[in-house]
Amino acid sequence: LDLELALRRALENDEFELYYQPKLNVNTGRITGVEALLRWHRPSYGMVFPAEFVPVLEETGLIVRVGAWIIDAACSQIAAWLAGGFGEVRIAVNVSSRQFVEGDLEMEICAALARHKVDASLLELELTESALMTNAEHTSEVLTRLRELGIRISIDDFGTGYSSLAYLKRFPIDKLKIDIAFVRDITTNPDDAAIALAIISMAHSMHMQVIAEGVESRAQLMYLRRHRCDQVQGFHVSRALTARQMGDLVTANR
Ligand code: G
Ligand code: G
Ligand code: MN
Ligand code: NA
Repeated sequence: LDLELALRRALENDEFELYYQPKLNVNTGRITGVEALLRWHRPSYGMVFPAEFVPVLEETGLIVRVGAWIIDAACSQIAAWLAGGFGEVRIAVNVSSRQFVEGDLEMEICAALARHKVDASLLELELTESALMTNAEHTSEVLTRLRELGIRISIDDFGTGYSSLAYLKRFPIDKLKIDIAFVRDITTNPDDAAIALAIISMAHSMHMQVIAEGVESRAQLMYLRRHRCDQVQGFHVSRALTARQMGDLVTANR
């Protein structure tokens, strides 16, 4: 309950910050975009990671307002990087199911893009399978309209949900994100490797891109590149960075 109260104040007191973890194109060696990851600077505690408070945001419904803040902050950052000469950096934001069910996500996204004069193609949404399947009919309609605007759609933690693969036909999906659970032992565990390779193959057959998350070693990166995975994300490339650090990394990477 203390946590809930503190989170209610956090938005008003501007205690949230977006960090950014780069996604690397394994063929070009370039950073193709970043994932925005929420951090909370809780007074007299220090920095708090999402695992400790995002579930509370979701349970209490606060994620609807915080989610709107995240989208606005991401669009603001895209514009700032553009204005600062860092080029076009696509930002992927994580979206919770409650943001689709409650509130008006579509209106908020359009308003944020317009407010910051950002092209829709520079924004990407990451949804889990369970987020897609909650109120699937409505979610599919909203995503279809957002996709028509040029916004990219990714499936996060792919392969760990309980949904059937049938939804891949129903939703406008650009990219599958192989869950860290299959990446961790990809070079040593044949079952994990088989699953990861099946995901890569399926994604490409359906004209989707594929990214592996949680890549921590060069061996994992080389394995994934050899097997035609398009992008990687993880500590081997970089941890999540502040906007300033990320800007420097993008510049150095050019
Ligand atoms: O940065 P960290 O590894 O601690 O993130 C843990 C998880 O928290 C991520 O996998 C992601 O699903 C979730 N998360 C991080 N940032 C956001 C966010 O901005 N919105 C939502 N809904 N979830 C987030
Ligand atoms: O939305 P998602 O759950 O995918 O967010 C990414 C999460 O994965 C964050 O919590 C981030 O801290 C974590 N993460 C990112 N890269 C790595 C990695 O290479 N190894 C591990 N163990 N965790 C990672
Ligand atoms: Mn994610
Ligand atoms: Na994930």
